[in-house]
Amino acid sequence: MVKKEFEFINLKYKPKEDLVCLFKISPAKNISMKKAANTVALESSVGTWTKISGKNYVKKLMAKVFSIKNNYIKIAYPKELFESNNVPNILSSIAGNILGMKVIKAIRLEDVSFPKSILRSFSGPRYGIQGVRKILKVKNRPLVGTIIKPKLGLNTKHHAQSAYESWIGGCDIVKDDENLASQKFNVFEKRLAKTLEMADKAEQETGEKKAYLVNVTAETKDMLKRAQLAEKQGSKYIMIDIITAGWAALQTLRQANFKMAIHAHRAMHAAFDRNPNHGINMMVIADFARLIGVDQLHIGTGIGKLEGKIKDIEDLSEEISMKDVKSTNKRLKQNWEKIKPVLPVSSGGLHPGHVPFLIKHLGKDLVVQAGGGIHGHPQGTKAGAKAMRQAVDAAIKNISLKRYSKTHEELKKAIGKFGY
Ligand code: RUB
Ligand code: CA
Repeated sequence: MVKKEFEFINLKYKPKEDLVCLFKISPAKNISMKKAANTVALESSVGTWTKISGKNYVKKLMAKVFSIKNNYIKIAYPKELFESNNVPNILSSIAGNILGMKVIKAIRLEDVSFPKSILRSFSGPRYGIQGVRKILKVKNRPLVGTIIKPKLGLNTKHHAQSAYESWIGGCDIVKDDENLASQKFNVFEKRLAKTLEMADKAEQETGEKKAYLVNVTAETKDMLKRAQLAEKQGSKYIMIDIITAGWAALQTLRQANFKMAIHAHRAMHAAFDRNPNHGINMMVIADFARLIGVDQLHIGTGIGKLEGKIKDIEDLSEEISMKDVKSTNKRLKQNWEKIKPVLPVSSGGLHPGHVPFLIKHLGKDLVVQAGGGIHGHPQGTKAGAKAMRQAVDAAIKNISLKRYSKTHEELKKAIGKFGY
């Protein structure tokens, strides 16, 4: 018989239409793993710290710990616990109070797997990898992107000029930085108009498609107004800081059903995912971003200025771009059904010397994005963009950067400054 104190544990249970979570748990001193696991399942479903003389029908909604292996536990949550099409609601249960319980020294939500009914209540990306490739008419290579730098402070004229030089140098996409919104030195409306004007000019001059990813992150009504304006002015994309804006804001933006692709920046994710024992794995953030429907998402680099191991970034790339994700020790399976794949974006301290490494590990369905690594080129932005595009061309042709730089001046200068 199951001991009453562990009534949320059922190791024989096989999940069906449940939402499944994988947690890594370090119990507090003198607390058993079973006790810790049971507490997590009860607090995140129908229980609380003391026994309540409950109604019997509520028992059907109990979460069940169905696997305990070392420090990893899996919990199945009946789908009825959640409102459909409501990400904040789901996260308030599976990543809410349980992160702060005293019986647990540390707990990390490592992965989540959605049942069909929840999956089907979201639309996922409007475009996804293939759709984005169509918009930009780029078939067979990673997209080349840049972030205008300096990230804050540039006036509108210089911002638009820098974007123009990036595009004619060879960038496909130019994005605002995460902390640029509508500050006095570079007001949104003006920046949007001027930068899109430059995108048109660059398209005419190069014969290539050029996209501007304007950051619409703001209070939700302002955010929608800005997105509407971007659509009206013919922008192909908008970008949003998904964590600081929040999940509800992202749902609002996606469900407004704009025709523009959505680029997702993840600033502040490290508050959740940097500690390997506590918080929320980036995998979970990526799952919800895909579910709601961003078209491209930052996943890290494994080599640039920001923390993150390449193995984890490879896993993330698979999680957002595969249809059928297989389970491993540290990952849950997921069939994404009709939810399209998201294009991974590698960004943060990158320069041309990193490109072969990125393509080797993350493949060609990728945005290779550099700010300092382009605008910091010894000959300026246009040459920096050229060098980045040359590095991508070299890697795709399987030619070493060393060899390619012998006949490509801009790449040579970039490598001279930044190295490999
Ligand atoms: C990039 C930068 C961005 C990163 C975020 O600038 O600062 O905010 O893209 O990183 P630079 P991540 O190229 O000059 O480093 O992609 O890891 O979220
Ligand atoms: Ca998952």
